[in-house]
Amino acid sequence: MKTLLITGAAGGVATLLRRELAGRYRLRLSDLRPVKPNAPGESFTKADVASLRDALRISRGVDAILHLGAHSVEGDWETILNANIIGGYNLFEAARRNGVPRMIFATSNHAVGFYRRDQTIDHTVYPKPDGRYGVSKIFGESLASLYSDKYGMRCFCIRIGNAGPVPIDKRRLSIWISPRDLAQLVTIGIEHPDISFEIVYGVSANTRSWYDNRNAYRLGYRPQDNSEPYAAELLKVHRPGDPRAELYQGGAFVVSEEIENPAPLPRKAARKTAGKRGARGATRRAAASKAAVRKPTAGKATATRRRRAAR
Ligand code: 15L
Repeated sequence: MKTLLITGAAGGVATLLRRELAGRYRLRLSDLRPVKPNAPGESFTKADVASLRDALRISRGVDAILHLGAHSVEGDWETILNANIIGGYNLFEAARRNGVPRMIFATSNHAVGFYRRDQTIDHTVYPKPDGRYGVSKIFGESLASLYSDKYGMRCFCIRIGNAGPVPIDKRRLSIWISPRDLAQLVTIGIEHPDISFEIVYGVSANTRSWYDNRNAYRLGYRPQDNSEPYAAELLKVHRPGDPRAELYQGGAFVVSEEIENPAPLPRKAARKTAGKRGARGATRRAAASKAAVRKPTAGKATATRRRRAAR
């Protein structure tokens, strides 16, 4: 049985995927926050990927890495720099030094969030990130391209829409992905024999999709779910927000300076990390993320909407 390292294992996406992948792979879970292994074959190793030493330690001897460990929404630069840019680099580099043959990189719809909703985009479009978070995802995709071309690592980038048991609002009807469809994509990343560097969209077969996901279909993806059965109910309660957020695929991300981190670090870990990185205030603020949607333009994000930003 292959061993898969999952970084960011305490987060929402990892929690959904663990249920789907249990029994199919030996799962080495890693996060700054503790995670309780709860299936045979699961183990946990505490690590901070902002440290190369930690990244080297957790990636030793695995067959593939699913890199979910990052600040998963828009945040201040210090936080994005440490968690996503430095953390991302460390993990690719550690994988290379440890001879890990495959990397599944969790990128995001926010790498292309400034495309309009009336456009259908495929995996070849020029990046249009909708914030620092989106830029960090493009950075990760670039690392994937580099490590594939230069070092022969098989890299599979999934631009995840919104992963969850059900779609949660109008925008997510276009970008939702069910846990089993996401697990299918991850499995393609682990198993497909002909991957060198690929970008696919992590979305179910949504009728309202903004993506031409033919690259995923070419690699065998056959999504089982579609958000449409939820549409009538969600459209009934939809209240249009900021016009720019309504115009672009990235939604609130195109107008927000910070969005609440759906999976903040516990205070103690956040303090430790901030101290180590010399970015005490900024990192702690983002990591603890109390009330973190700051919008320069009109349109208030309600607590519910902020919670819904969680992947
Ligand atoms: C993402 O990339 C985030 O990680 C997630 O928390 C959601 O906000 C999602 O995008 C989305 O656009 O709904």
